Amino acid sequence: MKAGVAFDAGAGRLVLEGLSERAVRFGARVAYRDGAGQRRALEIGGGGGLSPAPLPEGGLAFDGADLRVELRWAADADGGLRLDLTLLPTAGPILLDAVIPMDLGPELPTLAPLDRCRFFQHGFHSWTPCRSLPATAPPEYPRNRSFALMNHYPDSPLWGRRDGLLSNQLALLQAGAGDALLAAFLRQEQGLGELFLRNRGAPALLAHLDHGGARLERGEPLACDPLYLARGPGLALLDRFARLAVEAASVPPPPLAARSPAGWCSWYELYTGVREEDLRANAAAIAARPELGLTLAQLDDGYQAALGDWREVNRKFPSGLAAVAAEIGRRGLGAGLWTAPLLCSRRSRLARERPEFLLRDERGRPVSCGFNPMWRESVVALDLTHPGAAAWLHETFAALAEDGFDYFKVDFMFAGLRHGRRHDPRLSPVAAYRRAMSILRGAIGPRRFLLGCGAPIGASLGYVDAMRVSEDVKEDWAPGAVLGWLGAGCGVPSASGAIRNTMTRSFLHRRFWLNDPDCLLVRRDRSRLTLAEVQSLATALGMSGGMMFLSDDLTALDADRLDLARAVLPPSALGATAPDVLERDPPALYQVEGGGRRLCGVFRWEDEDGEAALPAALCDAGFYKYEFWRDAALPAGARSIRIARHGVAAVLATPRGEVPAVIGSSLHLMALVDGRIEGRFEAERGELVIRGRDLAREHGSLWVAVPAGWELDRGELPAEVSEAARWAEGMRLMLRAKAPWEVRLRFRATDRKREWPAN
Ligand code: 9PG
Repeated sequence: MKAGVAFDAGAGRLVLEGLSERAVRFGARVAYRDGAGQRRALEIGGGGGLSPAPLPEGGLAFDGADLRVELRWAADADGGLRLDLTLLPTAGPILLDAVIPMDLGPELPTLAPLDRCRFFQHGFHSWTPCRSLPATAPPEYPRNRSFALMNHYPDSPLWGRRDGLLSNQLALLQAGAGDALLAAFLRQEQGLGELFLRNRGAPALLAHLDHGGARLERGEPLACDPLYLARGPGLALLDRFARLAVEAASVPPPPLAARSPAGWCSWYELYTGVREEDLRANAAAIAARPELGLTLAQLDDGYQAALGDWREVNRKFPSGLAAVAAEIGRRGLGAGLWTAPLLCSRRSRLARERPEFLLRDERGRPVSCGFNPMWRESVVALDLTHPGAAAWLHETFAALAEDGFDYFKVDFMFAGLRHGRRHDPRLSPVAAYRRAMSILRGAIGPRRFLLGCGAPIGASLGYVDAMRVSEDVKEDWAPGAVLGWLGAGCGVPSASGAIRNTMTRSFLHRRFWLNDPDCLLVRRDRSRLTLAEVQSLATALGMSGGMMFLSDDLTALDADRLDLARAVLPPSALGATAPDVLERDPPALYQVEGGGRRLCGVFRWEDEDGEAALPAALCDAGFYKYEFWRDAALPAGARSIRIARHGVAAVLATPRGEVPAVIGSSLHLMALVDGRIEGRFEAERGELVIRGRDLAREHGSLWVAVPAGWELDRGELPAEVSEAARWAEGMRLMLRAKAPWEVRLRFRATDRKREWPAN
């Protein structure tokens, strides 16, 4: 049956058809305050008395005392169903608190039996965890208000509920690999859409739009952000969600660069201690190594006189921002700058001189955005709907762009969505946030790069070139016990957390924007990451196809450690996905295909070394298998591999063929998949031509499989090859060359079928 909505007049309920064998009943609701400030709720299809009138072009209209609600729906070719609600105040203005386009009550289990389902929970903003959980799992909330303010959307009336799981914008209930239910808001432009799965007591799935008390005038219609429901294989639904959300966006995403930018960021070693000379020295270090492909030097938090006074520097930057940007520019690099433009310190000049720019609560007190231990102060939100504040935002960013910055990391952007009394009461928190984003984009222009961080995911669509999709990386694998407990359910900085979200949010990459998985840390000193953990981080970042920023102080980095970063630099144009993302937390597999090959990252999250099964697709005897980090071919029959605790195996599978072929290389993790290393066998000349380009490593292996019936013409080894050795199924060459390079290997067909003896 085609998906659709009907009204059961006898029961007074709305009915959802075509998403399961049996139709299921649901209700919808609008929570608001009327002209007298009285709290009201308009229930439609919830068994209440309101009966709808059919709309001429399809749909149902419900007329309440103060409000008319029109419900329309459309089924798509994939069997999905889109619900659109339009509100129209009919008596006077209303203050709109929330719209609940769907409250799917006791019949939910016929769609998805919770005890057999997993729940894919999507976090509110960059740092908030995104993961798959058993659908019956208890919710996790932080024990500390600052964590909640800095990671969640605690102004939602659903936040803090102990009887279920909350997810932002989209949620999936997955019964089995082939059967999932997706509920997702295709836009977050007017309301902050959330999905709440009640898993204690009678199960229910609630789709909720928070409008934060925005004023809606009489006679002025509001088209609510659409809700989309669909069933099918979960991974395909995630992908479809990303595509439909981009199609539904009122502001299309900016054009995407072919390859994600790469650069250096001052934060993860220098932190707030960063000095002008550190930036200068690191910019010089990357300019001296063009083969790395790092084109940006980004100054992070620590230069400003106060949070909010972005154009005033502290004593560590005596030359000022424009001079620093100019110097970076003279080195042929882009200059990047961190700011947190939607909040400020109470001590800032901005807060002291323009107190009217601060967002205030009902009692006139500034609205807090939490305490940050790095700043040793709690910060407050700005009200960018104030015309003066809007002008200040525009002027500040236009001036920073004028100063020579090309790249803006705008951070702590969740501050723009706090509830409060806005100067323009007609803007909901989400609408106010998007207004601020459009001011920022307008101030820097379409060509400068905008990276969102600590930013709401769906609400940022259309404005940013790239988005941080993970909590901060850190020189620790996991959060410590105390922070982990205080920050339950939050993105507490750690390498493992950054890897997890990078994998789980792969479905957004190159659809919404370029994903930013946060920085790669490779240093040995002042870090507690083991070599295996650094390899895991490099693998996740390198396979993601997202932004690739180093953040170690390059002036003090050992060459062997920089070499770990070289393995994934420059970044790849291809991006991996996690095939088991809906089945376990965190995902253990990360996979990407290209050049006829498949690269699979097998992550070991366990706290001890052990043997991990290779994914079934790699166990096929029809593949050569090569593991990148140990730089070794795996035996033809290998079905498992030993991996260190928190480590990874990056296994490249190449189909076996009849002629000599490259099947592995230590020169770059992704190069054989994304085509930067290419081998072509020219049969008429018996030559294997191997080309390499855009590679940061200048010394590494090429593993060449030599099938029976062929043998290398020994006299012909190219000059770049410093060493050749045999392995069970071919030969390993050591190459020393700056890319681009080309090597030709001449082979002879042997009369007798013969095999290479193993060494
Ligand atoms: C600069 C940093 C870096 C980093 C950002 C962001 O207190 N907190 O909860 C908290 C969370 C995140 C955070 C800092 C503090 O990091 O993600 O890359 O720019 O700000 O302050």
